[in-house]
Parts: sequence; structure tokens; C-alpha cells
Amino acid sequence: PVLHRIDLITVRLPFVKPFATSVHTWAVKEALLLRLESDGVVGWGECVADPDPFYASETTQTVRHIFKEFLLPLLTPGQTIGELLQRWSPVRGHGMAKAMVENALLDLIARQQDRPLHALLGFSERRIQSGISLGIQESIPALLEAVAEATSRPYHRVKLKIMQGKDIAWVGAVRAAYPKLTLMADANGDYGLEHATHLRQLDAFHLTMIEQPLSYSDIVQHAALQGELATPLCLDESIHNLDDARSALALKACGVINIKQGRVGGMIESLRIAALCQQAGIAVWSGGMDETGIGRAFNLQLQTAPGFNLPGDTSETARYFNQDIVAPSVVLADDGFIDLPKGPGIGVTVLEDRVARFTLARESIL
Ligand code: OSB
Ligand code: MG
Repeated sequence: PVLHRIDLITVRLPFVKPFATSVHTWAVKEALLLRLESDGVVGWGECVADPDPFYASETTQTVRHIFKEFLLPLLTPGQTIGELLQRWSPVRGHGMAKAMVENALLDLIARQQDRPLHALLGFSERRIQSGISLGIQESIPALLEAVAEATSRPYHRVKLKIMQGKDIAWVGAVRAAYPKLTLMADANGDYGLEHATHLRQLDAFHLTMIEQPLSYSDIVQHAALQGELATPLCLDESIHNLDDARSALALKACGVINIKQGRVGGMIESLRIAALCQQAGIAVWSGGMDETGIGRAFNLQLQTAPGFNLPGDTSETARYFNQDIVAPSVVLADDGFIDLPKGPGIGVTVLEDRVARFTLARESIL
């Protein structure tokens, strides 16, 4: 498309509650939004990078830099997304920056064609499974309270964040109180291979999987750990692209991959990873990065693709924000499923007055 306006907008939305993990506690959602306009049609992308490098090495500032200096100059009217991704291939890494731009272009193109994004990608509408990720709590009673609140809504599965010192007894207490709950744990890389015997105690709680127990940069030690545990491992931080997924499968490092489209470079790379995993009989699901309604809408559209058969981290808007920047909000139906929003593109309407209310900085690039 011919772009008539390009804006980078930094927004900061207060979370309903701070989100604590083994690596950091985020009290607000600060995100970089990309707004593209062509002949009055607007497409939006949301970058999943945080202002800090504690989940991933990219930050909102590196994304701004890579976008302006290296990605934007390679954008030309009339090129397909496939051609663009090919032209971007000399830019190593920076998947979060690439995803932001790819997302905004896909939303724009789908809106220009007045079609939902899933249709543009070739997938039929389907209802999406839900899941909730609970941050690390102060105490076991506080955790049980958080699980009680989560299970008061019909989520298909609950994920507990764990870390050293807040793990076996904590997950065990939840399992004892909820014998039938579909439950998993996410360590965000807090353990080492020397903790294999310790982590093996989690096998008793029949978790559906343990996400990223070991380092964000490791694949091979996960393979060794998987050999020691009955519970399937799931990789999140370690998977940056299709090559990483191929390495993980070849090494039998995991039984499941958490595909975050915002982390792996966008929707197209996500579909490649999902197809590879499907061929290998490995389950995938869509993770989340506590996105605003823009990023979450992309995650919903992605889950119409084949292979996304496990409930992911797509939760109701109300558990993240009192006020979001899109309408409609994500709400679970009585059976726990999420109905895709109906509109063109990512399906939701971006509320520009809300965006303005939460804007920290706005940079007009074109
Ligand atoms: O590790 O999956 C993670 C949120 C921020 C950073 C990392 C992670 C998460 C989540 C929550 O677990 C996902 C969500 O609810 O969007
Ligand atoms: Mg994770």
C-alpha cells in the first residue's frame, strides 16, 4: 500500500494488578504502537517489546531504532508481505520490531480489502480457546485466592508463574484444591539443569506442561531436562524464529511450543512454525505479552490457523485493564471460548481518543 501517514505512538496503560514473574514485575503496560494510514484507511500494529530488556533483549527503544533506520527504508508501495520479509532478512533478529510493522501492514491490507485478517491469511473463522496466566503471588493463600478468582470465569486452563522458592509447595497447594483443573507452570528461565531432581517433583501434579524452566538462550539443556521429566516441556523465550523451532524439535527439547507472534517476527513466521510443529506432531498455542487490545486481537486471529489446538494465554480484557484502547473487549462465552471480533482487519475498532488519553509520546514519521 501507498502510505500517507506513519506514526509511532508510545502508550502507557495501568494494569488492574501488577504482573510479577521470576524476571521482573510490570506495574503498567508500556507499548509502542504503529499507526499506518493509506487513503483514509488505518492499520495498527503493537510491539510486544517492553521498555526494559528483562523478558527479551529487544526494548521499545531498540525497536524504534531498527524500525526507523533499517525496516522502514525497505518498505515500498506494491510489494507483498512475502517480498518485504525477504528484503528484511539481512536484518538479523529484531523479531519484535519486524512483527510490529508486519502486523500493521496486514491489518491495513485486510481493512483495505474489507476482509477479516484470518480470511486474508486463508483461515476460516473459529472460536478461540481461552487461558489465564497468573503472576507470582506474595503467599500460597494469595495464590489460592488468585486461582479462585480466575476459575470463577470459565477459562480452559490456568497457568501459574513459578520461581525458585515459590514452586513445588505452591503448585501442590493449587493442585490439592483443584484436582481436575487444567494446570501448567511457567518459570521464565529461573532454573538450571542442576535443579532437575527438584523440578521432577512437579511430575506429581500432572501439569499439562512446564514452560521455559531453563535459560532464555538455551535449547540443548532443555532436551536433557526433558529426558528427566515426565511432564512435557514448553519453550517460550528460547524460540525466536523457525530455525530455533527446528533445533528444538531435532533435539527433542520440548513437547510443546508457545508461539508468540510478536516475539517470533510476526504472523507469517508464526504460521511457518505452526506448520513445522504440526508436521512433527508437536502441539502449539498462542502466548501473550499482556498486550493491549490491539496485540491481543492479532493473537486471536492467529489462533484460527491449523495447529493451535491448545488453550493459550488469551484472557479477558478486564483482567488486564479497566480501560482498553479497542472495542469490543475480549469476554469469555459461558463455555470459555472467545468469539472472534467481527470487523475487517483484526476485527476490533481502535478508539483513538483512548489512545490519546494513554499516550506518552507520539512521533510522526511521515
Ligand atoms: O512468559 O508467557 C510469558 C507476560 C509477559 C511476559 C512474559 C509472559 C507473560 C505471560 C502472560 O505469561 C501472557 C498474557 O496474559 O498475555
Ligand atoms: Mg512464558
